[in-house]
Amino acid sequence: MNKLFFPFLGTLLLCTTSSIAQDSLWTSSRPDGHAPMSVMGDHTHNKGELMFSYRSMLMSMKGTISNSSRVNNETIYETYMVSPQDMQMQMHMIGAMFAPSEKLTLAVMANYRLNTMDLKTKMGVDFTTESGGFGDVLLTGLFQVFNRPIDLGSEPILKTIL
Ligand SMILES: [Cu+2]
Repeated sequence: MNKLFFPFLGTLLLCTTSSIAQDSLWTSSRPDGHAPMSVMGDHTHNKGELMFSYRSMLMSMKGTISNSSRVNNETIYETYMVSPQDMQMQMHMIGAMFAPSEKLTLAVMANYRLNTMDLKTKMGVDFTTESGGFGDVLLTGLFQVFNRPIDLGSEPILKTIL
């Protein structure tokens, strides 16, 4: 059985350096040089740069689907004594990146998760289960193989494409 879900992802980034997209040379340190926040390991840093990040994710699920069809509690009670009603998943993730050299960027990420599920028994009793705790701590390193600024010319890139 699958659940319908509606993810929400909120993010906050703090960097020791920043740049404004004002010249025609594209580099990965420009604001558009980063992938969406949910993509991990999309960039490296220059030597000595330090970056902290905080990500918050909330997922809310309601309803039960079996074989691509929505099923109600009575159908679930034909097989099970308890039927899930809804579920919320929260995740808070903190991260840090540091570049000890021009070629190497180190990153560490840790997260805390909290899951709650409302259920109803075949006898009509409602109850809630909950679990939470710290997830795995992830240590990664990114090694830069190739990095060359791209000259976008004097025309904005969207005009060039269109
Ligand atoms: Cu970074």
